[in-house]
Amino acid sequence: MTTQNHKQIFIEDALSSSALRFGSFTLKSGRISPYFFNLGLFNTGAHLSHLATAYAETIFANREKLGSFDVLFGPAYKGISLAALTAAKLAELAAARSLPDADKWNKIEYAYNRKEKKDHGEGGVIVGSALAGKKVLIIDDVITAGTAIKEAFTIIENEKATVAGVLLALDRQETTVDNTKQSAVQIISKTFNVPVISIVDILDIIKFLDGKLSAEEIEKVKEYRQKYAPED
Ligand code: OMP
Repeated sequence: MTTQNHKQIFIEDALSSSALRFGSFTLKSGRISPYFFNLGLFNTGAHLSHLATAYAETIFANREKLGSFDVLFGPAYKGISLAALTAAKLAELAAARSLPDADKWNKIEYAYNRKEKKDHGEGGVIVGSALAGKKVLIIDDVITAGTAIKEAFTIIENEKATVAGVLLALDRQETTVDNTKQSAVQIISKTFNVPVISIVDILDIIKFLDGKLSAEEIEKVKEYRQKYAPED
């Protein structure tokens, strides 16, 4: 699967599962958006396997930008399965392609946080790999205002680990409500000085869906983008 190919498969799956829908949707921010993305609807084995491939390919394609990392961390709840699926897929693809650094990809660890702290058994907030002293890649679905991601940064810092970057499925590339010039992705990347990468962004969606959506749907997405596109 090439880079372009995994983006295309991701968008096709998003449409066929209705994870990506066009219409009129009220966002968490209160904005009315002509499209909405709900990753929870990637809920079949085939869609999840493709999704994990798309996340893994995005990591491979951005390996220089990301630098090395030790752990994939999925913030509860949605991030938990994303981190598990993607860690497994990195090992699987690296072996299938006999990558010279397959061993490194085999050893990428997996962790997530508990929403409620547990004081018996193994205790603590983190399940899976211990984070202390490690470089952590956060995996999530969409960032809008960045609230959920900022919480993940705090959890990781509390564990005395470093955030290596953030991996998303979709970058909506829109300004936040309190910042009319920058998107949440740009703000997070600048504030924490880490790369924030995504399988696709809204421009990829517009490009791949040209001719597949009605002219009116495409026009509405373009209009929305004109209104809320961030500065570079
Ligand atoms: P932040 O935590 O503010 O970054 O918002 C992330 C949330 O935005 C997600 O958990 C969803 O509730 C929501 N969302 C989507 O999942 N998909 C979209 O296309 C748009 C939103 C949204 O409400 O902006």
